[in-house]
Amino acid sequence: MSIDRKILTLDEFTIQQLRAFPQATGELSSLLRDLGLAAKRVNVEVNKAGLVDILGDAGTTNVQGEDVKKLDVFANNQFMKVLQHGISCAGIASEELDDIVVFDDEISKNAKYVVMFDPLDGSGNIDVNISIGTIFGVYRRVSERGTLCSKEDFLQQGRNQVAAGYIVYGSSTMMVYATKRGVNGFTLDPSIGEFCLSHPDIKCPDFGNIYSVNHGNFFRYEKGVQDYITACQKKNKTNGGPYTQRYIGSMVADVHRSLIKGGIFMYPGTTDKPKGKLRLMYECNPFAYLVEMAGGKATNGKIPILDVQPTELHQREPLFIGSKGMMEELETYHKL
Ligand code: AHM
Repeated sequence: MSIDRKILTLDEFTIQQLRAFPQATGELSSLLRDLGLAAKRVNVEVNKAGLVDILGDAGTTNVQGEDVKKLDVFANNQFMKVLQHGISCAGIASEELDDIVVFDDEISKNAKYVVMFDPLDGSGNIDVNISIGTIFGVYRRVSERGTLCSKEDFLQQGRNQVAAGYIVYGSSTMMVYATKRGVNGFTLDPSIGEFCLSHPDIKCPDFGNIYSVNHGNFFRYEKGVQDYITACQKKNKTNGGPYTQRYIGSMVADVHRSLIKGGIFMYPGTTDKPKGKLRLMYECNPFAYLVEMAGGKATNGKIPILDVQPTELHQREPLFIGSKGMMEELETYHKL
């Protein structure tokens, strides 16, 4: 009997996917639902961010006598705790924390996955009501199940991710995630408090009309990058005119736009910071996996992001990511 209802919630969708694979254990589905739950909690607090002046500043006590935590610390705790209480995650690494956190209870020791996340990317934008996001990557652990997870479980190439995604807290809140079966986007319906499938089987258009980069750093970029940016402002190969430039300074929103509409996002190395700003494990790898799964490309200017062998948890990496055709155009200026 088929149920004739158009809208699927995140929970229903993951369970439906599971039904198609009777041999699956359901651990990944459960983990994705846990992340969705943490995202909903963070969303509630992000929506109240403008009230911080009347509720109390971070690090103080608010009018209800509660301790007010910085939103990124709050988000970090939500994602960490939901994964710790779930059945699928053996440990986490977070952009907010210096080292990995190993979950040492019996269920977690037997869990299959580790998760790396940036709990609130672009948090510098909170004060001015600009979209911010959470980014996550899920890896199958390489250490033996039944033991404590270790750093080698985390220092894996991005290509080993089994799922990756992001939540954008914006004009509406969306969760988008990729597995090897494709990329799907869910919009939070506040009336029922559920993420609902709104963007099934997302494909990144081969070309778009927008390039996204911090122009303030122009004179600090390598010549190849400068040449490409200059070409974007002239007669480009795609539409015969200049591309439009858009840069919010909140990666989740900038890459989300490039994924849906087509486009290219760049955070190149600069003369003073040759590795750029973005973190390989928490920002570059999850987006590279997701955008590749959607048909786009992601490189560090030399090799695919997903082939970079990490050596430390918090390492930075230049990032060029987006529509396949635009990435190929970039590569004619900035040789791989
Ligand atoms: P954060 O880790 O302090 O939140 O910074 C990450 C953000 C990205 O979301 C964004 O793409 C980038 O920083 C913007 O940096 P810049 O202001 O140097 O262009």
